[in-house]
Formats: sequence, C-alpha cells, structure tokens
Amino acid sequence: MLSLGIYIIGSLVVIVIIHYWRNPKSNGKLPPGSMGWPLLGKTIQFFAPNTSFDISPFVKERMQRYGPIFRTSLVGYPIIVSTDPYFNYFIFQQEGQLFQSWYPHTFEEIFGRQNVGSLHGFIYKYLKNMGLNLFGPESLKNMLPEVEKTTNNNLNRWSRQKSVEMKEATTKMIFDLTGKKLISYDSENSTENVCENFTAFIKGLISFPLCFPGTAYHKCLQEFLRKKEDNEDAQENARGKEITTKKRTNFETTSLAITLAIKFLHEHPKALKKLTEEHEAIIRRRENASYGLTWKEYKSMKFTFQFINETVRLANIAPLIFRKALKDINFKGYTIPAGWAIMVYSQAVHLNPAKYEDSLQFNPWRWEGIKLNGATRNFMAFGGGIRYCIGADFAKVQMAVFLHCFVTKYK
Ligand code: HEM
Ligand SMILES: *[C@@H]1O[C@H](CO)[C@@H](O)[C@H](O)[C@H]1NC(C)=O
Ligand SMILES: *[C@@H]1O[C@H](CO)[C@@H](O)[C@H](O)[C@H]1NC(C)=O
Ligand SMILES: *[C@@H]1O[C@H](CO)[C@@H](O)[C@H](O)[C@H]1NC(C)=O
Ligand SMILES: *[C@@H]1O[C@H](CO)[C@@H](O)[C@H](O)[C@H]1NC(C)=O
Ligand SMILES: CC(=O)N[C@H]1CO[C@H](CO)[C@@H](O)[C@@H]1O
Repeated sequence: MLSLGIYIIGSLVVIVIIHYWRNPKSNGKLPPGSMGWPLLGKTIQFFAPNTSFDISPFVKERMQRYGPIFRTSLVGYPIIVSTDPYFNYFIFQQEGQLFQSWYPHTFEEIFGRQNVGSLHGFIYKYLKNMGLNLFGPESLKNMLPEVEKTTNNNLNRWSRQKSVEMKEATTKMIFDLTGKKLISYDSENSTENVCENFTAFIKGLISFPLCFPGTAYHKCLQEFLRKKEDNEDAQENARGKEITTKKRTNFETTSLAITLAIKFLHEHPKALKKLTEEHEAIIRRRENASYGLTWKEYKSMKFTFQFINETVRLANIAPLIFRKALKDINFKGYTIPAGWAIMVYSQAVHLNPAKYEDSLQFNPWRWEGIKLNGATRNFMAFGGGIRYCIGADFAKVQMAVFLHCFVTKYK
C-alpha cells in the first residue's frame, strides 16, 4: 500500500515537473516550439551530425514548422534559437543591456572556470583592450613580414613532403604565429598573471562554439578530453600539456578557414585563376620581386577579400553563439523571459537564400558590389556588437598572406 502511495505521488510529481517544463511561464507569448524531456531536451536530435555545409536538419525542420525564432532545450537548458537576422543583430547590439554573453555549464566544466563567457565588467574590458592592441591595425602592419616568412617556411616544408594533412599542418602554422605573438607580448611588458588571464580569455571564449558536439569540431573536443585523461595519468606535466591542447584547439579557427580555402581553390579553377592573376599582378608591380608584401599591397587584394568572405561565410566556424536574457525581451510579438538562454544560429543567416542566391554554392563573385546596407545583419561570422571577434583582422591577414604565397609559388 505504502509503496503504491509513493509510486502515485512520485508519478504526480514527475507529471507536474514535465508539465511545467513543457509549458514554461512567461509574461507574454513565448516563441513557438517544443521542449522535449527535462534534462535531455532536444539534445540528441540537435547533435545528430551532418557533415555538409547545410543548416542542421534539426534547425531546418523547426524553422519550417515554427518560423525563424523558436524555443527548445539543449543539455538541460530551455533555450531560444534565433535564425532571424534582425533579432541576431539586436542581440549583438544590446550586449550588456538586455543580453549578456553566456555559455552552458557543461562547457565551462570542460574548459575550466576561467571561461570568458562568464567574464564581465572591469577585467573583461581590460583584457579586451589588450587584445584589441595586440591584433589591431598597427600591430598587424608590423606583423606582416613575419606572417609572410612563417607562411613561406611552412609551405616550403610541405612541398618537400610526399603528402600533407592540411588541417593539422595549417593548425601548426597558425599556432606558431599566434603563439609567438602572445609569448613575445608576455615577456615584453605584462606580468605573468595578466598573460595567463589573457590566454584564458582567448581560449575560453572561442573554444566553446568550436567544440559544440554535432559540428565538425566535435572531434577537437574529444581530442581535448582525451588529452585531459592522459594528463591524469601523467601528473607531472599535466599543466603544460593542457595549456598546449587548449591553445591548439583555438587556433583551429583560422586554420580551418585556410584548409577550406584550399579545398575551394581545388574545386573552383575559375576562382583559382582569378586569385593567381591578382597576386601575380601585385608582384609584377613591385620594383623588385623579392621584396616582401607591403600593407598597401595587402589592402589592394580585392578579389582575395571576396574569396575570404565567401570562405568564412560557408565555413561556419563559430556556428553557435550564446547569450542570456537579462530582462524580459519583447520581439515581434513574442516575450522571452529574463534568464532564458538564447542561441544565435548565424549559419542560417549565412545560408539565407533571400540574401545569398544559391546559398550553398561557393561563389566569391557574389561579393562584388554587394550592397553594404545591412551587411552586418547578413554576415556575422565574427559575431557583432561589443563582443565582435578581436581576431577577425588577424585571421584575414593570415588567410590573405597564405593565399598570396600559395598561389604565387605553388601549384
Ligand atoms: C576565421 C577565424 C575566426 C572566426 C570565424 C571567429 C569567430 C568569432 C566569433 C563568432 C566571436 C563572437 C563570440 C560571441 O559573441 O560570443 C568571436 C569572438 C572572439 N574571437 Fe574570434 N574568430 C576567429 C579567429 C580568431 C582569432 C585568430 C583570435 C585570436 C587569436 C580570436 C579571438 C577572439 C576573442 C578573444 C573573442 C572574444 C571577444 C569578446 O568577447 O569581446 N578569434 N570570434
Ligand atoms: C545532411 O544534409 C544533407 C543535405 O541537406 C542531407 O541530404 C542528408 O540527408 C543529411 N544527413 C543526415 C545524416 O542528416
Ligand atoms: C610596453 O612597454 C613599452 C615601454 O616600456 C611601451 O612603449 C609600450 O606601449 C608597451 N606596450 C603595451 C602593449 O602596453
Ligand atoms: C632585389 O632585392 C634583392 C634583395 O633584397 C637583391 O639581392 C637583388 O639584387 C635585387 N634585384 C634588383 C634587380 O634590384
Ligand atoms: C566582406 O564582408 C563584410 C561584412 O559584410 C563587408 O563589409 C565587406 O565589404 C566584404 N568584403 C568584400 C570584398 O566584399
Ligand atoms: C578574471 C580572472 O580569470 N582572473 C584570474 C586571473 O589569474 C589569477 C591567477 O592566475 C586568478 O586568480 C584570477 O582569478
């Protein structure tokens, strides 16, 4: 009898919990959608992998059923998914006022407490300024010869090998470059503490979206976890190893873009021809062909930047950007309750056929004379607002220099 009573009460509690989970409270109309089961939510469907460039089938299906903004749940959090360019833009612009950067605990646990998703205020501003200096235009100008030299050295080494695993090789190259930059900065001015925090800042912030399961980067997460286990076996050098792995994980952004750029060059001979012409012309215009790239030359690479934009648009390097609502948010008749998580799904914006014709096709010419009006709403590969990627220009320099060396010296 007693056990039956417990059973009934237990079932009632579960039903009530599920009821509240599936029908969350809101001071207005919630965006449409379904919540799935508590804890698990829609996680399993979301993580179903798909290797093509296309939007995840999970999101695609829901966009068709519910429209561009819908609710669901992932890894135990109720969450609003936004594929709406206007709402995404609004979210980026309102950072710190209505929204705040936020990444789920699961990932904080994996990547350590110093995750910058949770870093706000004074320290954030300090580190951000430091980053802006480090990767700002003046700094990049000075770096250009070094980037060119490192790129040439790496290409030279690859050309003497029978075959090269591009992803790995480019990651190592980018690691060489960025690592040098960070370390030289460290030994020059700052205290160890600041450098460590700054490294954690860069690591923590971009490592999460990259390693979201279900994306191509899931592998890097697994690698990271494996290394972590290794560390536990080999306590002595645990720390060094972990830092190295964390760093490597993050330099996969630019290296992935470069790897994809090579793939696109291979598949699109017309684009390769056009790119080669642009870079050979740069060298021809020089007084002496053996002089290195100048900033002026870099700035003149018109087609190269179209090529880079198109690569980054399709590469979908940081597919998910997370925020939390600080207040009740009203948008297009919906109310998102304060405290809810919001996922900016930028890939849907980049593959919007209304803005990008044949959106799955690689076509660098589409950027020619593209209307700049609303450009920031329709291109958010580097985020937006005050959290805009501080490494964006650095990544572009690396890519442009790589393409320059690659097409002028190698076949
Ligand atoms: C193609 C390469 C890259 C892509 C697509 C990319 C993408 C992004 C995106 C989407 C964000 C915004 C995250 C958010 O709003 O929550 C971001 C932020 C950031 N990125 Fe990148 N990134 C790239 C390369 C780099 C590089 C090379 C570095 C530095 C070495 C870097 C450092 C950062 C930092 C520090 C932030 C945080 C800025 C802040 O919160 O204020 N990124 N990146
Ligand atoms: C991946 O996406 C492609 C193109 O949208 C689709 O044809 C394919 O069925 C998807 N694969 C899986 C496993 O969902
Ligand atoms: C580093 O220190 C030098 C002089 O000590 C100063 O000129 C320079 O601006 C500093 N750099 C940064 C990034 O603070
Ligand atoms: C070009 O520059 C290199 C080194 O900077 C020099 O050795 C070479 O003689 C120069 N060639 C001409 C034609 O000026
Ligand atoms: C690349 O995209 C950005 C952002 O939309 C835009 O401002 C820039 O003009 C584009 N570059 C080219 C060469 O089209
Ligand atoms: C905000 C932040 O992460 N601060 C850390 C900076 O580094 C020191 C020591 O490495 C930590 O104690 C701080 O918490």
